[in-house]
Amino acid sequence: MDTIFNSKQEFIEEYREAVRELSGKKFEITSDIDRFNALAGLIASKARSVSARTDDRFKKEGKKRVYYFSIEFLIGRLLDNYLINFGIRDMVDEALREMGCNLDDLCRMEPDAALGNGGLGRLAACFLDSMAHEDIAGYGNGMRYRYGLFKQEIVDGRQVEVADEWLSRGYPWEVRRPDKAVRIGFGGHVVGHTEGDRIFYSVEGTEDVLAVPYDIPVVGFGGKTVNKLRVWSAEPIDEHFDLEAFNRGEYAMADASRADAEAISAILYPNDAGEHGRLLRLKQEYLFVAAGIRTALDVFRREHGAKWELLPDYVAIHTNDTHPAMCGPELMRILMDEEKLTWEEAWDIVTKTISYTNHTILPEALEKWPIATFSKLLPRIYDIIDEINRRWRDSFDTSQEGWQERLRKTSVLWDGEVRMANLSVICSHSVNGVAKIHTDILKRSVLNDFYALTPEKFNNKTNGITPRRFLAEANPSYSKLITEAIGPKWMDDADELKKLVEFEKDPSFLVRVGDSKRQNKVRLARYVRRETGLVIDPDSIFDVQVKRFHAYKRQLMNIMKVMDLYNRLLDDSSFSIQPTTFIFSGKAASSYTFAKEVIRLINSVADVVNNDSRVNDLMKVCFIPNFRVSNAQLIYPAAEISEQISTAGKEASGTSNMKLMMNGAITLGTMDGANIEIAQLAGEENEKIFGLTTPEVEELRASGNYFAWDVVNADRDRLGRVMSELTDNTFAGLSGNFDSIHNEVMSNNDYDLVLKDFRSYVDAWEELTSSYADTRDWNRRALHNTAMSGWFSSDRTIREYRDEIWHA
Ligand code: 26V
Repeated sequence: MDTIFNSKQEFIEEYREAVRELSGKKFEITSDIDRFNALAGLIASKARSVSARTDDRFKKEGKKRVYYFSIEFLIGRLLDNYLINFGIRDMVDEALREMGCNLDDLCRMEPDAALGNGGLGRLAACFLDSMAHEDIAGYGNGMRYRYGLFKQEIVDGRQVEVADEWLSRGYPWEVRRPDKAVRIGFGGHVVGHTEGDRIFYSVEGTEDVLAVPYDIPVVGFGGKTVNKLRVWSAEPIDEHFDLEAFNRGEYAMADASRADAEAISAILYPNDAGEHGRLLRLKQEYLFVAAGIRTALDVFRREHGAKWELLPDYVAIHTNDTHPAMCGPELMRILMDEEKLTWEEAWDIVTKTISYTNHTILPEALEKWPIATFSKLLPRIYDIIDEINRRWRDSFDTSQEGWQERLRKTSVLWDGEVRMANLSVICSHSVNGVAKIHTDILKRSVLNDFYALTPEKFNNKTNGITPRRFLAEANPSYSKLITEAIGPKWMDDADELKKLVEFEKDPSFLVRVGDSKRQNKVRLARYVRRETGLVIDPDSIFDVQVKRFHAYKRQLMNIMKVMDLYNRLLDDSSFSIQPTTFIFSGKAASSYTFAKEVIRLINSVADVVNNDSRVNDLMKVCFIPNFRVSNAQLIYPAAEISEQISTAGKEASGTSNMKLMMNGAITLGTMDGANIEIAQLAGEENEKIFGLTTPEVEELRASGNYFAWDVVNADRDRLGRVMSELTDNTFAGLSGNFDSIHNEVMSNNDYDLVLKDFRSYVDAWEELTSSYADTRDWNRRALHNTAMSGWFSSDRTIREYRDEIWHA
């Protein structure tokens, strides 16, 4: 382990100096925010010098560089994580104590960088951590949004969105690099220039903005490798400050051009809000693609000269979902229009350099742009796409039966739209899904026609999570226990966790596993009380569903289970349950009415249940507001049941399932996404699986024989009653009834099969929780889940990307 301070004394001296420099005050009278900013600033400057050394080393080694293009990086807080990765957390903790302050308090001063929506963005952040750990020359390329994902407040049970002003107190990790800014052109018209027997194209009359990069260091565990995340901010090219307008008192007008440019990087779009077709979003996509490609090519040219045919040997460009799909056309544009390569030469390079990950099969989530909008904003990129599409069409063997249908499905331009997934596939040498079942579905249905043409392109890379953040950092008590048992190597190599299997036979160790879980539950209960005022019992089961709100994730089915248990407790004196706290957390996209109503329902049920003394010894419902990376790190370690209950075939992978498994929660889930691999690894006897499988769902739909009303009528006493309670004032006290939920479910014939899976879900929950009384066996199963979770380390995932896709 390389170290950035030679001794505690050296750290203390440098830190005192850093605080004085930044605040101008003596350490003793500074505030926590001053102290945090100085500490993070000091660690950032150390990280930057290791980063420079890393870069020199990579240059010397002639390493292939991997650029991970993602419109989201949900990195959360960095301080604690970087202290762990540099191997100095305990030393700094001790030093700060000697200086009369507390590291945890300082860590809490850091804003959560919420530059992502959920799973996709957090995956990109875990991948950065793992690339640095695996000593890959891997660079994140993304957007620096002025406002991250909205903050969620709960008012009368309803979600209210508040702007996330995460930069308001400065951000010590970033360095602005105006010297690396890139000019980005929008609009204009394409002009051809004849040179000899070729025509070259340029775009004239564009409206330009400046993409300005900010670099954030990415510290790999062990402290040897520090990579970079580069995020782009949009600014005006020149000031154009209208002094006359200002003097007339028209202040906004005076600075209008600045506002127009800055709007491009102002906000992160919610990925599931139906925000499709928004011009600003398309500008974001092109801006970070064009600027990032420029960076990659500049570095390549500096190291290898303009030998573009070598680009695929030294550069990999990975596109995280379709938001960076313009990487292909943009690289074509530069290689042809600026570097004068022929189409064929450029295309060969492009398709050997670019790879693509698909993250969803939901048809409504596939990105499409109206051709009219697209071609006006990006005329040259559009022309190139048109030519890609023309050549694609020409490549079809029209003597083959069914070629028309295949062309219809694989075409990039169709029905007046640009289809970004098809563009991504055609420009890439590799296409992967994010869990085994997801990749199988891509091959079988969504991308089946591409698969038939080029099966060798397709491969699976099951997602992973970083054990440094989600076990070592989030769960110190459990980590300490694990390290005592098997040594500290698991942080480097999560496969080591398997050694915990030995301890499943050790009753005193299992007691300590339980003790650690209880500590984490107490910690979460304190947080909940502070944030919401609700008192929850750390001796009850913590049953946890935390993730974005979406119909297919079926938080509705979970709260209907709670309603059913409540009804039965009130009705039937012989019925009882294990005392349970039902914990929910997550955001709904601001325009997603159904998901927001489910949040209101959960809070309304909580309002009734939590104030009913007849059941309060047995149940509480807890909605934790404003789910984000930092409070997720308190929630996962406290969980005992991991609710992973999506309709089979809908959740591409899921990653909270892995985080919860690693922290010793038992999965209650459907055979969907990575749940399947979790159940295989941990053994079905250590999980609780229920519900229809993907083929059963497909069959049911295909049969045309499913009628939601029949299911309700066949179970009037329980399911029927729960459905009635959505509209009969039982839970209307806080802010009214839930007719829209009732209507949505019934009028779409139970599209997400909430009613169909309801009984098998509640039964599975009862079976699982009835085994809680056997504390020792529960703790054994919990430990077994942790022991088998090492395969879900993102280090494993990244090594697969490196060996099978990037060849880096
Ligand atoms: C987007 C949209 C847009 C339109 C409305 C419906 C909708 C629903 C979902 C999405 C999200 C698409 C991309 C995404 O975030 N996928 C998630 O990626 C995670 C990392 O691979 C994976 O674990 C999740 O299962 C997957 O949903």
